[in-house]
Amino acid sequence: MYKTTAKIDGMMCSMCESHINETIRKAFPSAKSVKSSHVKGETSFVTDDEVNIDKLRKAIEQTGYQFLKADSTVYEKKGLFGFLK
Ligand SMILES: [Cu+2]
Repeated sequence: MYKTTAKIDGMMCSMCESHINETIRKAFPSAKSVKSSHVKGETSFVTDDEVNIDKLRKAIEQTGYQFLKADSTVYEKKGLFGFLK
């Protein structure tokens, strides 16, 4: 599993957060734990496969918000050794 965190500029309220969450779910239908914060200016989600950052950038830019950067790292559930999908 991969955890992706993207920095986004332009979110002002919880409506913006929902808008970004919807955008993520649409672009990456397998995305889980989708969370956005306008305070932190970031969104994060978990996927089974590595995320195409370019696809993520395009999806976010199409909403009118500004994509700043994103990281996708291998995600392991804490405290669960030998976690099976
Ligand atoms: Cu808003």
